[in-house]
Amino acid sequence: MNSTTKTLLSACAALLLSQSMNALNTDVSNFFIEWRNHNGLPTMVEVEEKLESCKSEYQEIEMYKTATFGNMMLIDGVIMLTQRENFAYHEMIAHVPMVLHSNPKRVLIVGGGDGGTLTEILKHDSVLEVVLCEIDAKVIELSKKYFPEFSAAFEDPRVTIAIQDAAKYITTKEDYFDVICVDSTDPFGPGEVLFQKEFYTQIKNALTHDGIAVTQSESMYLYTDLIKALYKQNSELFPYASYYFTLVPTYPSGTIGFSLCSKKEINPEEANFSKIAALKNLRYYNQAMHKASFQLPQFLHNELHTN
Ligand code: SPD
Repeated sequence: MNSTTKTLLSACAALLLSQSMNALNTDVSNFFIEWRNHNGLPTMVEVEEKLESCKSEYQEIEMYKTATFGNMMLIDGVIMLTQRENFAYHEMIAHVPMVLHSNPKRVLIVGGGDGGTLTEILKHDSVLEVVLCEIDAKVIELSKKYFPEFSAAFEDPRVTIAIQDAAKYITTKEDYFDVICVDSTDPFGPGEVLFQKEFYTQIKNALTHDGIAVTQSESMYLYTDLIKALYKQNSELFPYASYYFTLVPTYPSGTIGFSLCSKKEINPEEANFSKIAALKNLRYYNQAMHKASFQLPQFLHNELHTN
């Protein structure tokens, strides 16, 4: 099926859903519906107005004002973040590896042009340098405008912004970063390369001897095969690999996880949790959530740990 047929079918499905829901007296015409990433479970968010949209060199970026979740950014029709609940994602992609590492000084963020992950990373006093490698300058520009709560992070003297393809940037660094957070788009389009073995091999080279990397790895319910493949690949490349997850209502199925890999054997139960006390304004992350996030439901445990 080509992409035009898929788009037409999606539009027809949206219309039919809208009509049948109207029959139930539920008007969905003012909802954004994420079809592209649905795997049988579309995500709907009530919107009040479209604030802005643009087609950059790489992707389509749209900004909406939602009814109850504040401003929302879409990239290629997929929800990236909303103001109300992005903390559950950004705190977990940032603080879990930062607390597991004994002394993270240099950090690379791949993607993350909205500034949410950057804001969380900068809460750690051990950090001397953060490189934000974002392929699309437009994401940063629109984020500064519509997510002002993150804009200070871009001005922090410890931060370098590299507008570059991360798959290329990462080949320029060896034994350099203590922590790498891959805050990417979905595993299709410009973000696809960030899920492939070659990129993880480069991540390994760019990490210091005890470095830790995490990559956003989607929902355990909708992307089980992807998570399994990443786990297998990372277990072959790194001494330690695992998956942990968080709860984000506007991501498909309400949950999203992260593939974690470390160049040193680690135990996620054992970290210097006293560091957490110094982190300001946490709303999701704490010691209990850190530990709980690695506890996997039996189906996923079986997928990862049995052949
Ligand atoms: N399926 C949605 C995955 C989005 C992951 N990245 C979000 C960017 C937020 N900084």
